[in-house]
Amino acid sequence: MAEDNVPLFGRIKDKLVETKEKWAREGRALTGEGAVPAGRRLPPGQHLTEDWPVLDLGISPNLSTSDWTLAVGGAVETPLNWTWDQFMSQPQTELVSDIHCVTTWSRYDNSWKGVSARHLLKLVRPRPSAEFLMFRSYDGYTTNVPLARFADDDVLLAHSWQGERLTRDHGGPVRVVIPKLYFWKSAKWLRAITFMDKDSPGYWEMRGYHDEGDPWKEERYR
Ligand SMILES: Nc1nc2c(c(=O)[nH]1)N[C@H]1C(S)=C(S)[C@@H](COP(=O)(O)O)O[C@H]1N2
Ligand SMILES: [Mo]
Repeated sequence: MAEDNVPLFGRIKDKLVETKEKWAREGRALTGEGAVPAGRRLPPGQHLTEDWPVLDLGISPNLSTSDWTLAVGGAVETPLNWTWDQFMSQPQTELVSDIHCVTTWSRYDNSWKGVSARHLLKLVRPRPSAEFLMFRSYDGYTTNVPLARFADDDVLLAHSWQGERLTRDHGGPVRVVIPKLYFWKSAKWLRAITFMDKDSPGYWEMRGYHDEGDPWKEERYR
């Protein structure tokens, strides 16, 4: 498979992983505000930032577009395997959305371009039994989401941000963007999507983080 040839740089940031596990145990940044008034833009416990922080496990895959492939399978009628050219020849969608990271920063008005989840779902046709999916990334990262969350009309497999190709740090060539969930659900360096009948935890979900991760409900931790 292509990923076997992808050079990986860096090493797992053990300190960061320990710290985030500690936050989950302590319930850091939880406000317990409860129902948020309609029309409010900043979720509870978040603060605004203008720059775009880089957050990952520390392993950064050096992927050229010719190394990159995306496999979509599991509980679907029509599995697919896209090269970069096949991915780029799909209908393209542009959207603007906000980022909310569980470490409490939010960034407004990010413009994304890529292939919509709606388009992908039309092609692969999930079986009626499929209720969850798992993203797998080239750095070994995984994260799970309910199919209903992926099927939202603002979900993208993005290759560009603010009109430029995603940098390697931010998950290029292709990352997931799910604006209505905390940003750890938006897998960088996307390699595979597996549809599942039953839920299964990803990297942070196994380490104390919430299964669904809705910022408006402060679903930070399990
Ligand atoms: N493949 C991969 N995707 C990932 C991560 C990671 O470590 N590996 N970290 C997640 C977390 S915790 C966050 S907050 C966002 C950060 O994305 P950014 O670095 O572009 O801000 O990516 C998410 N997606
Ligand atoms: Mo994060």
